[in-house]
Amino acid sequence: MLRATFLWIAIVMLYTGRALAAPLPGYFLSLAVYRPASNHVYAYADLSTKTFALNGAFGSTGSVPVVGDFDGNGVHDIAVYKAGVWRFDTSHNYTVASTVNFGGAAGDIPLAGDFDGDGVADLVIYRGGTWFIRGSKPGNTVTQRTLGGANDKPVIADFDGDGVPDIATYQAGTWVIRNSLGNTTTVDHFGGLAGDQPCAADWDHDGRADLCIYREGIWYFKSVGVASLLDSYAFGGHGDIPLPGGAFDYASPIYVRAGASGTQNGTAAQPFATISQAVAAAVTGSVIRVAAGSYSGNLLWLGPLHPGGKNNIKLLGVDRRAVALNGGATTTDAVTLVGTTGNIIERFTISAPSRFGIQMYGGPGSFSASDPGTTLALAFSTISDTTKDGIFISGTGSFADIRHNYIGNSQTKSGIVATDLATSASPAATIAYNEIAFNGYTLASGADGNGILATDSAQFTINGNYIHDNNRFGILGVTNSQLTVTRNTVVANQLNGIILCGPAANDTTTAQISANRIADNGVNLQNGQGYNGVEIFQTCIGAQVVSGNTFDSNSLNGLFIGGGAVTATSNVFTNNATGMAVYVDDNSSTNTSADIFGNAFTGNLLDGVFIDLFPGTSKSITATIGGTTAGQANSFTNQNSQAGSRGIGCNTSSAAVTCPTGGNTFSGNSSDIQSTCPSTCVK
Ligand SMILES: [Ca+2]
Ligand SMILES: [Ca+2]
Ligand SMILES: [Ca+2]
Ligand SMILES: [Ca+2]
Repeated sequence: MLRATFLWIAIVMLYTGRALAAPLPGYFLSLAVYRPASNHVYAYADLSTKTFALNGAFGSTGSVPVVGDFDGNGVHDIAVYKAGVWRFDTSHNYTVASTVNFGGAAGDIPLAGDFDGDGVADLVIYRGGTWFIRGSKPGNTVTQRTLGGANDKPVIADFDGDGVPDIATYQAGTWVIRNSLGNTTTVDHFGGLAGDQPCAADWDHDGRADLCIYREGIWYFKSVGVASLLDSYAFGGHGDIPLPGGAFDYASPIYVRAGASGTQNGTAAQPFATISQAVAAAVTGSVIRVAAGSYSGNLLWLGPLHPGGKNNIKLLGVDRRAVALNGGATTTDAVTLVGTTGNIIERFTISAPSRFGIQMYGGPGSFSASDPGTTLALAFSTISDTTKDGIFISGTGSFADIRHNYIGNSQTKSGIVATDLATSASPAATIAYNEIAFNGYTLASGADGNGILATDSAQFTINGNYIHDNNRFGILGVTNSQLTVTRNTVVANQLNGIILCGPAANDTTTAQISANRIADNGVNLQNGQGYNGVEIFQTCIGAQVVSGNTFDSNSLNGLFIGGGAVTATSNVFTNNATGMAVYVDDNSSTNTSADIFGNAFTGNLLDGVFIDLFPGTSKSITATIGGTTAGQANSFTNQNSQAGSRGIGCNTSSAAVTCPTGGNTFSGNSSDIQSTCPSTCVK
């Protein structure tokens, strides 16, 4: 048994944590323990340097510690509860700043969480399965919920990652989580030894709290629904009470609170009233903590080449539900960053009724070529109701890391755009785990408004997003851009789900499109035929890889290939008008070639694969469909929903189509291979 009775021994000798992926920039996750024997609280400010933000005695015999941001300034505080009285140390000086009476029945268990979304922790009493939640908004309305029983231990954390706390119970290794998202219940198993103390924290920084067990000085972590242990970490000792998941800054943040008056110097006691004041006062590396409220945007954030410019600013709101940053009615963005690097924005709701939500530029190809590229990490925020793009990125060296946000409802433009004045520039972004939706919603269907637009050699990695209901395309990559598109859900966009290459000939845009669900795109039927799940437009001359995706119920083709070289492997095509179309005409920049291996075509309304060589064109189609090597065979099943539907169709025998003998499987089709296909395409 690992046991640490002396804190520093525990830290130095028993550290068993393994390296995780780098945390999100600006993600201040910390741990604390409360030692009842001495009423001492130890709270790390920083888990890597192991500096202490809190290290002192607070409370008295019988006190129960609770962590939360009780004054809503963005930094977590400790409270102690005893016999119905809560005592708060919001100044972090181990003295009682205020008290509240709440609870007091024998066996009551105190907790905290911001249920009402005002950026201030609400007080919670768990009493034998009834949760009494005392809201922090004026009036302190108490609401009740039920989950668990007398022998359960209660836990509060945001397990489903929607930004709203969830309640959970633990007993003997069984966890019951009531998710705020859909009010669903999740049961998991972790821990269970006598003396195990349940806790929760987002240890892997994916936006969802992970289960935690504190056992004799070791913290064990496991993600909900994942069998394996995520990590372990040594901190604390026998008899200590774990206090997970706070942000206990030690390095004097600059504080901002809407409505602050009188002397304003950015301290906790005398915060600035505006974010602009804080940005002006910041130096490279500053952390700005923004309390609940509405703030006017028009933030201009300049890099070191400009007087007073700076890098590495962390602008952290207390909660996206509580902090609004509005670009205002003038012709300005909510936030403009120019030639500044290493910046972070988290937990805001950003709107811009006259321009961009966030505009980043700097570097060759941008409006300010003499500046360096601008870099920004944006997380846990909402960008909506902009007139122009939600996020606009421009210039060589500019890079945005965009995770766990909602980016939608641009009135007339797109969610995330990288573009340049010069096509040789290469702004870049990693776009992961966002919802990107309803962009262009005020326009006629198809007029404008993409989820994501990459142009001018932009380099985008697009992973795990939910991209839906955009007014034009879900993802548009043009003008020599490079895209990696994996594990996204791309559904119900008005035109194509994903389209590559633009109107100009010889577009070298390339994409690797893998493991996505691409469904119900082409909502707009006004052209009489619909649109595609993925369209590789005729100007493409690069090599594309489309693998492991599901194409379901797109209104025209699941995959349309209009030019260039495409490898399509291990995809599933169901219920599209046509599974895959391979096309060429004289508007195509190159001949079309396709390697089509290991796909399943089931129940598409017309053909599984349709080879469509435009009559009289000077261009050619070369396609290989299936093969006898393991993994090469495609299956064509139940392509029979209407007359004329086939497994493989061809409009001419002039295309160079090879379907090797025994290289595909066919079942239940109206016709397996159309008679007009060339003699090189056989069963
Ligand atoms: Ca606080
Ligand atoms: Ca609250
Ligand atoms: Ca939640
Ligand atoms: Ca997590």
